[in-house]
Amino acid sequence: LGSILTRTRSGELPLNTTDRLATTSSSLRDLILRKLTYTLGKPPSEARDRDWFMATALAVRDHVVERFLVQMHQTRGKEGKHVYYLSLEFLIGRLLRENVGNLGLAEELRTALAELGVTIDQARLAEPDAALGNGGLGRLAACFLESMSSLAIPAFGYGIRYDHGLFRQILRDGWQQEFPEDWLSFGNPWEFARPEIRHRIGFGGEVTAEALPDGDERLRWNPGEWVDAVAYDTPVVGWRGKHVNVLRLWRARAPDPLRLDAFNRGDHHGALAEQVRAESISKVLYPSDDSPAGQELRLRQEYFFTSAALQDLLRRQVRQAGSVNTLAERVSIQLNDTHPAIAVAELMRLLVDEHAVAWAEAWAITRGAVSYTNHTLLPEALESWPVPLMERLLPRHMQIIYRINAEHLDAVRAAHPDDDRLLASVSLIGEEHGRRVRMGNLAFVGSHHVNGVSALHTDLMRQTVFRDFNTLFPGRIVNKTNGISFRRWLMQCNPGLTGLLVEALGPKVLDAPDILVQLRDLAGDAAFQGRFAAVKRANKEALATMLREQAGVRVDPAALFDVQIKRIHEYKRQLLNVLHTVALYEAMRAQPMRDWTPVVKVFAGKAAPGYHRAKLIIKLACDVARVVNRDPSVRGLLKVAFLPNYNVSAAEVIVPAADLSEQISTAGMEASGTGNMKLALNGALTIGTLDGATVEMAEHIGAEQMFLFGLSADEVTERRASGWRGTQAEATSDTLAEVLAAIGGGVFSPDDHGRYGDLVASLRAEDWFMVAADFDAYCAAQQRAATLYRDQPAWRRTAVLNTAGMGWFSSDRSIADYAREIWGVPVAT
Ligand code: B1N
Repeated sequence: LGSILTRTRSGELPLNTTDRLATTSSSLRDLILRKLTYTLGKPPSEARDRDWFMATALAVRDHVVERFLVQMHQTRGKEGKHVYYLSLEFLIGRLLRENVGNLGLAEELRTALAELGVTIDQARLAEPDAALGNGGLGRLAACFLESMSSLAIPAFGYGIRYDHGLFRQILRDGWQQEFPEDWLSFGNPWEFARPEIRHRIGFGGEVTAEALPDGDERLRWNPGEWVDAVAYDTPVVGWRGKHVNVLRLWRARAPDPLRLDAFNRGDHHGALAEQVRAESISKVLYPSDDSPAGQELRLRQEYFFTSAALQDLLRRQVRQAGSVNTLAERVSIQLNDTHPAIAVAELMRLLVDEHAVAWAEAWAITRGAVSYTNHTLLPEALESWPVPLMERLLPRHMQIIYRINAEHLDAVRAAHPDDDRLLASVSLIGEEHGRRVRMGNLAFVGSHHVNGVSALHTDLMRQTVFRDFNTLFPGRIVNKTNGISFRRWLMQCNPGLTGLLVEALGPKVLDAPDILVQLRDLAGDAAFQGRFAAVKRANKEALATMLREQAGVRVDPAALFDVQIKRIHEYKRQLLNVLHTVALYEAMRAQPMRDWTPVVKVFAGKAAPGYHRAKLIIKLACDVARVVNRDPSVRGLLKVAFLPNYNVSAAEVIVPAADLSEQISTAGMEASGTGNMKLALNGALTIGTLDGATVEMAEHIGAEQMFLFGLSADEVTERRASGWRGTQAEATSDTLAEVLAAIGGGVFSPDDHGRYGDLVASLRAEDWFMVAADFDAYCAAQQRAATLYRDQPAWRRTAVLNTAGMGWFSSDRSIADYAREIWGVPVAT
């Protein structure tokens, strides 16, 4: 890099980067040692793994900062449009391996640490897993940030710096228990606290009107309560160190550290009450996935980070462009679901009330800048807030929403006179369960584009939740199929496969994943198959160790590893998988000496703490595991493991080791899925329904290379409308009847025979998730998988073809599509 110039107040100063941070292993070693000694204050003889991690991370962070300085120098004044990705969740997991990999420092670091007597894994595994998200939505935000850096798109991620991320799951006697997670307890070496970057966030109070000389009036919000948002910046470096963006997370602080008057009166609790109330906003992530939390604190979180983000970007806009007028040309604000949808009203408030922009112009700016991603069609997941709560907490925003709604409904009425049904359907205010603000509708009218996350999901959006909006605003709904970061979900988590791909296809595959299709020519090659299988085998041995240590289950790495890893939810149908497990178990007991394909069923995932049915399904999986694993007549040919505390780090071990990927949601209910992509990319075969992005995977991989089964989304709709009952399936399937009788009768719950009575009854009745309806088709697909596994060359060929078909599912492709078709940001290709 040589010497670059750095601007200071007194002129340009040369900054010699080659002298400062040469990337040899010895310079890296010295840097780590300096961090350990002078920043952590520990001699090497006293250092624990955690200290080595901290020292290493700080050294690596210096390299990231160096890249950042070079980039600032090179792009100063020439930066194009900025993207702002607003998300209540960023499920980033561990960062050491990602940053080291993207900087190209892996080999140097290995040598440097070896000279210090430490392995990379010792340091790496000491990093806490940053779980600032629930599942797919939060992980998508993390992959997207990494891709925006890799594509050199100038961007900020904006979210909340939760003190406590997603709860730690412990299984006690098979029941989920939740414990607080504490990722910050030993400090966070990746972040920079920016106490000088602070925005005031108001809540409550009232709105006053002030008459203007021209007869108009100006409305002013006088909040009754203030909270400060303080910035914490985590640099995100892209692939090959090309570009660095910033993830800016906000922490809530009280404007005053304590009430000294109360303290001096002896009221020590009262003196801190306001602080506790203010700081509770960034205390903990809501553990709700696909269901709204509905509490006031959640609305406070949503408004808190949205307002901080908008104030921050407006300040940057004014500093750089001199006014807010050109905002829509200079920024693109992406709303990750409706959680930041209050942005539409807040941006209007900031423009009209604080920057004195006329209403119509402010509306044009807002609609020009904002776009919204929808992630779910589940009716219970569509956010809405009671009008009285909004009026109390955000009175000015409520007025703004009423005015937006009035103008919106006037326009609808003008185009469609006398259509009360249409007006009620597209109104921003719903009347179904008391008067509520519909956040999806607010996001829709305030956005220039609204996108779904898979082709099927986007079609269903147009036909269902946003049907009327789609008629009123044709073309506003677009599709952007999700993707995954190939750096994290292939190169870093599966170095064995990555090495093999580079040997077979050349290093270009690391930068252009579409050339994975060339693997098709090698799929039938016995030598290549053998090497592909050897990589898988080594990964399965690593997973076997984890299952032994963390789930207490011993498994044979030669068995078919059948994995279902995701949040526990009825629509994801872990229950269907458990029913098949029981069917297989009963078949094995009936014919113990048949040559069964050995199978390991791996489950992992968390249930929302208040979701009792989901917790019962975990308990059932554990009950079945206990009975099956210790039954000698099974001869170890079927093992069931529920791995506790699923998180990003666990996924990084499971994904490379899977043979069979369970993507078995009730068709029409999984918006996209991204675990489906991670598993197939790593050579797992998919057993799945035609749902979410699995449909597009079948198009890219070839449906023949997958085990697809079950009702289609349209068929599910028809069944439900026709008054389907699970007993109809039970009447025609002896296997289903036996399985339901065994579970319902207490075979797996001898301590409580009635435990699964209601669960089984719901399958026999409405069977809303079509578990009974799809059971036979699912078992048949499972049988096809078990049969193919016995023909190892055929299985391996199919596994290679799966990896070969997955190049399109890189999050770089998703982000390039957002950039070109939604954000209007150029991308170099
Ligand atoms: O978003 C993922 C998709 O791949 C999944 O199919 C989808 O289920 C997931 C409320 C959600 N949808 N909605 C949520 C998360 C937290 C919350 O509080 C809803 N998560 C999804 C990425 O597109």
